[in-house]
Amino acid sequence: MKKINVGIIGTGFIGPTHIEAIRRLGFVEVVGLAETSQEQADRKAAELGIPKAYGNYREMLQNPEIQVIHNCTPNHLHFTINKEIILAGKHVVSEKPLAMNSMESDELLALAQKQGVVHGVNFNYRQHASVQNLRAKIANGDFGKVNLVHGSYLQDWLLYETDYNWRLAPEVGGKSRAVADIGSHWCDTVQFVTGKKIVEVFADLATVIPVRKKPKANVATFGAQSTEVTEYEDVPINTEDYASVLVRFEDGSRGVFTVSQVSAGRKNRLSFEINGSKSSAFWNQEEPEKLWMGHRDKPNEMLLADPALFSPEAKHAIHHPGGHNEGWPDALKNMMFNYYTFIREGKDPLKDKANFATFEDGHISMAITDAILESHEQQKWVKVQANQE
Ligand code: SOE
Repeated sequence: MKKINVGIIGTGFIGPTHIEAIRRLGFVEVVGLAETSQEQADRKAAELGIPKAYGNYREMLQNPEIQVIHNCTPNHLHFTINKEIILAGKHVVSEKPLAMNSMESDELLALAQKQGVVHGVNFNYRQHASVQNLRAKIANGDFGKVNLVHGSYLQDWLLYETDYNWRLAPEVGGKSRAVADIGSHWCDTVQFVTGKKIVEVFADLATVIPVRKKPKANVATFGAQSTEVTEYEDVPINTEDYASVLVRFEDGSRGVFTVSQVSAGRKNRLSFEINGSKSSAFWNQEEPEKLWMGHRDKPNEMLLADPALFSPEAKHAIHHPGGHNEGWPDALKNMMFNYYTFIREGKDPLKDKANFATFEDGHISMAITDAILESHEQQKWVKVQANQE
């Protein structure tokens, strides 16, 4: 069978992780990559073993052999490039946030639907095996009615004033930083798990480090600061390091979450607790194999991921016997497997249900981010305007 051919735009932190996940599928081939210059593209293509290198992504969009393009560029390029990918007639996988605001993401969703392309957004945390299992258990009523959802997404890679990355600059990363970058994952994951949409928010945002020392050389996401960096310039920071947000779900149930990129010791800790009318559950991305389940009238339980103990609806997401741990790269691989299987099976994005996050989810996420920013500015509850039915 002929493989599905793919091109990747952008090879910073996330692009190579897409490539690795795709390569594990077997029926998809990464045939090209595009970077900001021919020299950079050649270097990355050699490093990653990819046959075609493009110094201009528009040339790659014209390659008729490529069916799918991944947009792994910095945030400010997502809207324009996603649009061009769709107009070139290619299926698209975009990194989050889908665009810079919900007007743009609305336009992208409409365009993708009009052109009939398969559209995906890399909300990878919903693809963890234990998250899929928890969703199935909640849907089966094991926890009763979900009343409360609370948690946080904490990182420490921007803790010091000398930590710098393109995500801090609003013109590149967007008006919101911590909320759009990691709050978006938290909201997507809990909406997926509970099956309920967030419809209203009340937010408090803060920039803990208002002036940073920007190294004169480029620093990658999660890039440790080289001890050789001696030259810095002072830059004022206008994007949030921290946010706490009260949320209301569509059925009136309540939630709250905190995001921070300045929490020492927390590397990539997306966690949430669900309190239902029968039982509770807690999951933490840094220990993804564990699902805690809390009860009032019997001892609490810790379920270690094991296909033999999973709900039938979630077995597809776990690939090894218990104790053979699966984590972040495996969740990403699940996302890619589901997306490419949809294409391989010739499914229709307008009619068939996708088991991965689509541009619709990306748009909902942008609408939540917009509402959070507005709520913080106006210090009041704001409705999420995603034109949801
Ligand atoms: C940086 O905060 C980042 O790489 C996010 O952009 C990703 O979406 C998240 O998965 C890990 O952290």
